Formats: sequence, structure tokens, C-alpha cells
Amino acid sequence: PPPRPPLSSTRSFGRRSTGSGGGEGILRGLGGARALLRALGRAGRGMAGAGGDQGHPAVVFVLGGPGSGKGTQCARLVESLGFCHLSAGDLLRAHMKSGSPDGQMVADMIKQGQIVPSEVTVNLLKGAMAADGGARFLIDGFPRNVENREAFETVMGFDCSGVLFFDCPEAVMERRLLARNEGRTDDNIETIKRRFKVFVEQSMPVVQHYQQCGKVIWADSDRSPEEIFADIAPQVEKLVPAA
Ligand code: UP5
Ligand code: MG
Repeated sequence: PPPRPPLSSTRSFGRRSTGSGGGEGILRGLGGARALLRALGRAGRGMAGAGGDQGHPAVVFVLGGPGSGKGTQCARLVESLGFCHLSAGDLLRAHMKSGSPDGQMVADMIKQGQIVPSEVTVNLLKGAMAADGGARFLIDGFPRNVENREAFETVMGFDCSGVLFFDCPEAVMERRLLARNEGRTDDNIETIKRRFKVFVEQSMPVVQHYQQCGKVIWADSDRSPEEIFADIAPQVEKLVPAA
């Protein structure tokens, strides 16, 4: 297998200055949400039988900085390995356009590059997983902080099978995002910088947690899409084989 450098030495995320993270105020306000999530979690444990040996679906979290290629590689994995791909960002963007009462809050947070409260995201993911009913999921762009991770486990009643992590230099990600041109409200240089900072400060600790558990498939994503895919596909298939 390819060498997997320790995460502390990854080129893109080790050298950023730290400060007060963008979403901390929101996270501090989540005490009530935690209680709600615990209650939802008890109800959520009933969701079983959708596939995996454990009586619950198998989930691979797909993480990496903004523009690291999560969506691009997930599309390929769906095509070749038959996973269901759920992008938390896509679910949130659909939610903000749905006319839901919290839609404006979600739109504002995405525009600012901040992390939407876990109860919103986890409920969207839970609903989408149930609607699909499949046995193998790629969950892309989630969990984005430790609290997201804990909320997922509490609500769903199980943890991921593994994490696919795309490591990419910030300069490369920035160039890709500025060239994407899909009309996303967060693809401007100011928000991109904030997304990088939030990623380093809040999302990397999630990756480090799973690294310590030995659950991370590490991929250098500063390569062609074809090279990346050839590297990761066999590893993902081995982690969660088709039934
Ligand atoms: N591209 C891809 N791979 C390439 C390669 N190997 N070589 C050259 N070009 C490549 O790729 C980005 C661009 O690069 C594309 O144009 C692609 O063609 C090209 P993509 O595959 O789209 O990268 P991805 O990692 O998916 O980038 P994305 O911008 O979607 O990542 P983010 O993590 O920033 O976005 P996401 O949609 O996950 O989240 C957006 C916001 O939603 C967050 O900032 C946050 O505010 C909110 N959010 C939450 O609050 N909670 C969540 O759980 C999820 C999101
Ligand atoms: Mg994406």
C-alpha cells in the first residue's frame, strides 16, 4: 500500500495560524441541541436492516479541504462500486432553497463558510439515507467538526466504517474553486479563505480522531482525477465490499 504520512505533516494544513474559529459561538450555543440529538438518537436506533452485516448500512465519510475533489471522486466511486453518494453540502444547499424556516440561516452560514448546526445536517443525512435505503453510503463533506461526528453517532446509533481523506495544498484547492464557476455563494476568495481556516481548525481534528482509530484511507489529491481514482477505488472496495 502507498505510504501514509502522519497527518501532522500534511502539506496543506500544518502551517496555518490559529485564532478564534468561525463557528465556535454557534457550537457553544448547542447545549439544547445536544439533548434533542440524544432523544433523536434513541429513536434513530430503530433504523436497521438496510444492508450491512451489523444491521445498519455501511458508511464511509469522505473528508478533505474545500476543492480537494470529494465530489469528483465520489461520482466515480458511485459509478464503479455502486455506493450511494450523499453530499452534506448539496443537501444543505437544497434545504436552503426548499423554503424551510431555517433555510435563510443555512444560506447565511454557507455564505460565511461556517458550519451549520449538527441537528440540521444530521437530520438531512438521516432522511436521505432512509429514503435511499441502500447498504453502502459515501457521506461527503461531513462530519466537519467533533460535535458533528458525535451527533451522527448518537442519532444513527453507529459510527462510520472508515474515512477517505483527500490531502491537497491550499494553493491548488484555491485555484480549482476560483475556476469552478457553478454560481456557489461560497466560491469567492474571501469565503474560500474562511473555509480553509474552519477546515484546519475544526475539521482536521475529526480526521485526526479517525487516524488514531486506524480508519483513514489517505490520498494525495494533487494528482489527476484518474490517478487518484485508481489509487483509492481498490482501498474503498476492500473497506466496504459489495454484498
Ligand atoms: N477538480 C476536482 N478534482 C480535480 C483534480 N484531481 N484535478 C483538477 N481539478 C479537479 O472539485 C472542485 C473543483 O476542482 C471542480 O471544479 C472539479 O472539477 C475540480 P470538487 O470535486 O467539487 O471538490 P469538493 O472537495 O467536493 O469541493 P467543495 O467545494 O464541494 O468542498 P466543500 O467542503 O467546501 O463544500 P461542501 O459542499 O461540502 O460544503 C459547503 C459548505 O456547506 C461548508 O463550507 C459549510 O458552510 C456547509 N456545510 C456544513 O455546514 N455542514 C456540513 O456537514 C457540510 C457542509
Ligand atoms: Mg463537494
